[in-house]
Amino acid sequence: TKSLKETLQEVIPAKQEQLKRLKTEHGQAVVGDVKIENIIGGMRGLKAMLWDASVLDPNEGIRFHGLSIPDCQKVLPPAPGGKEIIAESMLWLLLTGQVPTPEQTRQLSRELAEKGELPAFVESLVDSLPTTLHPMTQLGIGVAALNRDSSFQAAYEMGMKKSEYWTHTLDDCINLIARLPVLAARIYRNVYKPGNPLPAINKDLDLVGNYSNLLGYGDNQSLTEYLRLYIALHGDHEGGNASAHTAHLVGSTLSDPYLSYSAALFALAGPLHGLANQEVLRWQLAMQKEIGNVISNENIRDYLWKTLKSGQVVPGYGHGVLRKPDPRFIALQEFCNTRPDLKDSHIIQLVNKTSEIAPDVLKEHGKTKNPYPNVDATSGCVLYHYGFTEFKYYTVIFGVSRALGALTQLVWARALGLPLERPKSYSMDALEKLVKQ
Ligand code: NMX
Ligand code: MLT
Repeated sequence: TKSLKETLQEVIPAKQEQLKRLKTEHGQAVVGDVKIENIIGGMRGLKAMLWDASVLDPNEGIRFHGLSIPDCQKVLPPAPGGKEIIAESMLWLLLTGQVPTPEQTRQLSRELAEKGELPAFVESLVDSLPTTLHPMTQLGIGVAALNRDSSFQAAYEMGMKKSEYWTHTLDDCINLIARLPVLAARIYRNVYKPGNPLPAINKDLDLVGNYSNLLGYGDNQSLTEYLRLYIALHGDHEGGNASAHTAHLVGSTLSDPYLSYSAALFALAGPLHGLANQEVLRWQLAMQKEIGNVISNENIRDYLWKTLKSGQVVPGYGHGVLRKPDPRFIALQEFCNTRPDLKDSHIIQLVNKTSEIAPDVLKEHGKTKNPYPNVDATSGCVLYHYGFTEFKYYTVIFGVSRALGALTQLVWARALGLPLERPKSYSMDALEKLVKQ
């Protein structure tokens, strides 16, 4: 059985050749125009990044190396006894473009479990943080501190060759992915269950099986399977989303993967990005409080208008690229539909009904380019149903997941020798001068 590193070693040369060809033969080809609306509009629509692992189609949603979510559900190996995609098989696909065998997936699970321990100083650091500090801030601090053991940084100081960058980056990325659940679970324990002992890592379990155990939910197979699916599906969303883009930008300075991903986590912590899953639950619960137990179209419509008229966004709706319901939202809803306890849950029924009513209200409101639900419209509400109610923690789970895609790209950026990211900026005066010419 070929290991992950051996598989990568085989696929990298062809990609290096492809990049060389694009550069030398097509470097001057025009891909699109840059309009002033792109420059002042958050670069929306600008085709300006290289990212191989996934592509987001506005109508069809995400594909990972060409595979849709239902394709992945068919071909990617699950955990023994489970059905859902697991982090390891998604990571293998993202990194290599290949579907791993069950054996390769198990081998990677074991490697991650063996590398999962946190250095003692990181444990003390995280334990010393005030429990009032947002769990995402704690996660970012912990991840940054892990850079003390960065293989990339140590080798860079010793003068490593450029051709060796990617192997050290891969070592750091695997170590970080292995340690993230342990770090994230420690933060959960410290903030919400102080004094509870943390179980040891089980070397025979997959990454998310261990994460669920460490969080104290290991006995709940249904929730563990939900977490597996959630973490696989949030893994990558092409290159331009704020967290992955941040990791790429910071990584392009040759900051090590720990520092790069720590920065990405602080982008994920914003309410227009990953924090939306926390905000959705808060909003749906406020709706539930106001409308009581009667879930009617009128009640939901009124509440949506109340939110919009008070100048707030409807959390969980809209997207920078998508123009149809997010297939990740659909996959999570389908997970709920196959389980009777989830199907009958009050909060999930409220989410479903809201997703039927909100698009028309948002269309009538007339601002958002995409009136449909994104993944955050349901992801946290399902956790709430399971009794995992600490909603300020929800984005941390997203943070454990996004490492799969963002770190994949760091490995590839080093393997391809991608340069420092440094776009050109303009002042408003300069733009006005430009259009008057
Ligand atoms: N509710 C109300 N107004 C909205 C919404 C919404 N859900 N979505 C967009 N708009 C407004 C937006 O604020 C903007 O208004 P203005 O012209 O006054 O600035 C206008 O519609 C046009 O925005 P768009 O071009 O449609 O959206 P954009 O690409 O700028 O932003 C989001 C995308 C995702 C930031 C935006 O849709 C939003 O704020 N959604 C709610 C928060 C959310 O669910 N974020 C999670 C995204 C997914 N994730 O996991 O990261
Ligand atoms: C994501 O998963 O990163 C979000 O859907 C936001 C995005 O793609 O811009």
